[in-house]
Amino acid sequence: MSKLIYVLNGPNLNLLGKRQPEIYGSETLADVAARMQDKADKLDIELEFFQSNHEGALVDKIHEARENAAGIIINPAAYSHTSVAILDALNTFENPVVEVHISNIHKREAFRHHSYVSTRAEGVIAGLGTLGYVLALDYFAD
Ligand code: CA2
Repeated sequence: MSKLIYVLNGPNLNLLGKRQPEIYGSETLADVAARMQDKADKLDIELEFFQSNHEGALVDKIHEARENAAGIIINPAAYSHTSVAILDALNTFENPVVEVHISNIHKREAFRHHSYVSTRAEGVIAGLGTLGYVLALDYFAD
């Protein structure tokens, strides 16, 4: 049976590829989803994509993942730096979590250097652009 991995994206990532290409690149979130789907098909992994600008909606989706997901790939965006609620939800999830950031948060403003989610994640990929999402799939395939 193939593994189901949830791919969760936080606030403003719906604008990916449409604003600030110098920081986040020119690929849209739909492009990223298509690239991940292509790779997931080769790895016999099923994906569930979800993006929300709302903290509670992300918490609800993590609760749903508890029922059926073998893992979570999450870019919590700005909630990485602020959300104990998302951290608490991820702490109720029993399978591996990989945190992805498109930009290298450690090269940016000091307030981006700390992520609550990193205290829970098995691994963090930051600064490799949207390739980070695809690389996270290799972790789950391994
Ligand atoms: O580098 C990342 O992936 C971030 O998670 C992106 C967040 C930022 O708050 C984190 O510190 C690092 C911001 C997402 C905003 O996405 C946009 C994409 C295109 C245009 C405007 C915003």
